[in-house]
Amino acid sequence: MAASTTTAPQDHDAIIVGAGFAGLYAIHKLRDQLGLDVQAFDAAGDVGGTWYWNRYPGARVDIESVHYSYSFDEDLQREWHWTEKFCAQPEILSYLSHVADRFDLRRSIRFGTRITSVTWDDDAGLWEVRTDKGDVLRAPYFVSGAGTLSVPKKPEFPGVDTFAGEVYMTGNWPHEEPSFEGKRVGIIGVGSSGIQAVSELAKMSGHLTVFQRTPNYATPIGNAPTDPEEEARDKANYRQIREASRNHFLGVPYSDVQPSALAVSAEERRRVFEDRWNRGGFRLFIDAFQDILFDQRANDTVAEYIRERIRERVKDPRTAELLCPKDYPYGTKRPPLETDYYEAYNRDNVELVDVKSNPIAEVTPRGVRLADGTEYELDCLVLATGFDACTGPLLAMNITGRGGRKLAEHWADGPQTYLGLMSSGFPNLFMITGPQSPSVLYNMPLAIEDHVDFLADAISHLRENGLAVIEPSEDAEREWVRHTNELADATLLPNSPTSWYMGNNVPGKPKRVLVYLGGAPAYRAKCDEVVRNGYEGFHLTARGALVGA
Ligand code: N01
Repeated sequence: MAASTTTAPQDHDAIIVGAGFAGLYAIHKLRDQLGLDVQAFDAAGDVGGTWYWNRYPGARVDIESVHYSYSFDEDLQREWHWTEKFCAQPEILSYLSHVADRFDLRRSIRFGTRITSVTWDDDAGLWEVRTDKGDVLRAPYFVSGAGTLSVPKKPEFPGVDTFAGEVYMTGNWPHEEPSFEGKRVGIIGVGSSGIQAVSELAKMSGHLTVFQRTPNYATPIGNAPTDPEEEARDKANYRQIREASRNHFLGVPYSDVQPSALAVSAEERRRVFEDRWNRGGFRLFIDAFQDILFDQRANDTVAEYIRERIRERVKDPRTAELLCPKDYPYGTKRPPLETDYYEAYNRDNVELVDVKSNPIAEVTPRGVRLADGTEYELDCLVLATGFDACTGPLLAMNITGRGGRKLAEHWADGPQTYLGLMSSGFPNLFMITGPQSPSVLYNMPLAIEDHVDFLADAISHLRENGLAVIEPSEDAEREWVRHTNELADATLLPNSPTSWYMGNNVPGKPKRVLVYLGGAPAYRAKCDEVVRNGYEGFHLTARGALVGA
């Protein structure tokens, strides 16, 4: 390994990307608790991250707000009032704005500025960061809070630019709400975003055409106004709630999961499904039976239950059948949560078009044309076609590590990380909720807090011990990649034809699992062990000398 000496001038101690949940907490932690000089950037005009961009009608959190929030400040979590069980986007954005005010975070963020390159200078031991505004800044630590679902996937069909009407993307929605009144609106995509949007667009448009390639297993979110008694109880017990959440696979304090759908009678199984369906949220997915994601036969039972419920809710049998997923297991695509989604198809102004049997050939100036030549004329087109998840936001920053090696080369066959936090050859570069960490299969704010706390402790450790650089060993990284793939192979996840969990929603992207499937508690235990063993699996370098491995 080449020696690193911090002799060239640095502008800051740490450069942070992003002003969403991840970037905001990283600024607070590194600046206010560690006393570092930090500079953050965000391409957006203000704080919010994903909640800044995804402001389409129906955008709403799908983990209970009381859990999907920061836990690092006792007063913050006790004082903030959520008006609904699952809050809508504007309220989450207000919360993040409140956090930015409360901790005076905006003064450390340059908004409207996108990172264009990030290059390691081995002689100086610094990252050189360039932006689209011409900034060139140098710092020893680079922290990415660029998010997991922040780079929209490029359309797979040509012609979007030729469309004469209005085009909107769920992941980059305009700040001024467009009017759909009396208009012919088309929406492509029925993932979590499309499904949330369809429920609202159905009510807002003259006519709505939904272009569906793969139907989804959407289940009721079960939203309701906040119950004041429940809120008081939660606030009094926040410490226990957070502890229970941190000890749960998905980061929520659910505790009713049973071992196997196949070990109980059909009546008992149905009773459990019914109960979890009625209680809403991710209970059916994560709090019913443990083998749903591992055993095809167990999965078949819940998949059939969901199909039955879809058929009950959709009046036209042909439409109902088209909406029933049949050729992939439940949970292998990220399960969406919905409110009145299936009922939208009972409205006279909503039409479902199957673009699996008859794919979208192109967008024309007038609308959407399918492979068989059928053309749907539209005034507005909404793209809810998803994201280049997990790796996309990091690769978009044009990162070059030690010896001029590009991150894109290092990850040509899929992400290579240690703990989903760092990559070998990219010293002092930390990825908050990076690929191969629990990230999106955990409660994001808690996943973010865990990662920021880990990297802050690592930086403190370096500084307290006169060390300059932390970087994973190639062996530790290889073993982590093997372990994350092995965990995924033990599940049904690789069986999904297109799932951003596996990267195969983007043509040409390597099919590799992008999340750690061992669950948040096992992951945290591993991170704790790594630290206890003196940052096992990492090289720690001081003044050019390798002092640990
Ligand atoms: O994206 P997706 P998303 N022709 O990839 C379709 C989070 N989130 O933005 O399945 C036709 O899930 C594609 O079809 P197919 C959440 O983690 C959270 O909806 O590939 N269709 C699919 O239907 C979520 O999982 C919330 O066959 C095409 C859709 O576009 C993640 O973000 C809300 C197509 C993409 O679905 C991503 O969700 C929203 C083509 N050529 C999002 N290309 C919360 O509630 C793509 N599609 C917190």
